[in-house]
Amino acid sequence: MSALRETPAWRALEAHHGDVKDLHLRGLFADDASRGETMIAEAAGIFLDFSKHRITNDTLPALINLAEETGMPGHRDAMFRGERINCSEDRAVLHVALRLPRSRSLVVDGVDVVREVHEVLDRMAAFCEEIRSGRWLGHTGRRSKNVVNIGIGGSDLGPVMAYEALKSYSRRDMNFRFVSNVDGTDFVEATHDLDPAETLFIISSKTFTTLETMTNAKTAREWSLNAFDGDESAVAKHFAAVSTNAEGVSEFGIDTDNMFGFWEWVGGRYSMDSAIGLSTMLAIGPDRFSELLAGFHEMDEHFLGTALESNLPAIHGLLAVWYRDFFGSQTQAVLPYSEYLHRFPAYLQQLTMESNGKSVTLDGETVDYSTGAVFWGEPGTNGQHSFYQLIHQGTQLIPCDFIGFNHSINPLGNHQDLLISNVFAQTEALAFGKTKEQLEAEGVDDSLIPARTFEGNRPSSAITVDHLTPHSLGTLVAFYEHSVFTQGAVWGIDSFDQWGVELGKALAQKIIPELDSEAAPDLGHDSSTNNLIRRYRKAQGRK
Ligand code: G6Q
Repeated sequence: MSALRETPAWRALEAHHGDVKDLHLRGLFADDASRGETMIAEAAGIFLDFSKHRITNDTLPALINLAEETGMPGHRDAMFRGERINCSEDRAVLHVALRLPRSRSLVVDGVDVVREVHEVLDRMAAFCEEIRSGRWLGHTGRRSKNVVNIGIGGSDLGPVMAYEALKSYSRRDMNFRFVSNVDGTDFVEATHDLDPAETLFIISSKTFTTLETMTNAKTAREWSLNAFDGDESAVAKHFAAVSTNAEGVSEFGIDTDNMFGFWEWVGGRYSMDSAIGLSTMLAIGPDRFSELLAGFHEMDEHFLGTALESNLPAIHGLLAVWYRDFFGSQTQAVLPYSEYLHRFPAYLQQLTMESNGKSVTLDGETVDYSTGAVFWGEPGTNGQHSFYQLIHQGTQLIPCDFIGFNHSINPLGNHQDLLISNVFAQTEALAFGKTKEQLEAEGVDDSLIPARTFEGNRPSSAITVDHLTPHSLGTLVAFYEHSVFTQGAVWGIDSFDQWGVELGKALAQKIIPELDSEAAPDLGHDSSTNNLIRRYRKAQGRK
């Protein structure tokens, strides 16, 4: 048995789960009328109500014991100090340094990383001012009013999510587009109505080797140069790069004056607040981008400096462990009640699943407990008219995060009251359900009672924030980053590597020449893969 399962805290939680698993939220609320006012936490503008979880007053302390016995607080402190906690890649994990204020310093391997971070931020701000003011002119002297970010995974999901979330703060006289998929359709649809003379591409790639991004970048280069009679000097005016690979950037032909760097200690899925956020800064401007960073930082300080019993990301992460390992929940839903956050679930999907989709510990032992849950979601209220059915009456237990804002950016009539009434009603319905007795009292026909009974006892967190702003978006993202960290630290896994992604990158490289070679290739795969390759070649008229 693994060391984790042998800790006294784990054993205590197993026993505690035995006591709690059959308790109903109806009873828990009836027994403690103040539960909804005590099982709450608030920091950095985020209010977390965790009273509608299947926990008693003893659960959180027991989970905190687990965090302490597994060394989670020490691991957290080591991350903030810049220690190499990403063991399999032998790297520090320092996204928290990306948002440290200019006045601070953090020396790692003899280098003050805060100074370096702010040097890049200052260069980004100057570049953004040039573009936003219209001083930056394209090859033919036109203003660059279209910005196309080309990147994938961590170099795409953050920029798209942030642009969509903060659209109301963005320059409405500019167009922002995002190309990620190697499917040519993505590039064509993103650029079909753009004029190359007014278009700036940002090639965002930490490694500057990723197949999808490099392919789209080459296509963008051709698309641009076609409009300028192949004049290579146009590249300097229409391409910028965000990367850690200066050599790759200059080989591609992008002027390194237009390159914005970051560091190996920033993981892709933790990079939206690095230079990977260049498109975000172009959209909302440097001052608003600073507010975003300040939001991240406020949550960092809270996570680092607050006792676990009132530490929002720690509570959220420990509850995720509670459901995953003790109730056996396989998935977790995130349901933002804001149309602006419509890409937030996709963003969190990468953050959570790429980080904690691991099955060996930092010491290389195979785990004998469950790690990261499948994470998914859609904005409310749309989801209510589709998949919520399964959350309410299906056979799986799916903990949900409901995210709502007290004030709308677009206060139309009573839309916001209607929207938020759904957040509260859903958490209530999930927790308390509808009993046979209630249905009988309503006069529902006996034959329909089984189908119309809601068992309830379905857990959820309500997360409320005043306004959706750059600052609050930063706090929300950092809240989830540190929740993911908490879970990974308890499980003893490396939340910061992604060997599964690397495998995918290598596998396709092998098959590409087998698809496009002139002569019939010698295929050495399994019979299914060989057959699929042959059929595809045949469809292309190849031997
Ligand atoms: C993120 C992952 C992955 C990565 C992409 C793009 O944590 O490592 O999603 O961001 O594969 O990589 P590049 O930025 O190197 O192109």
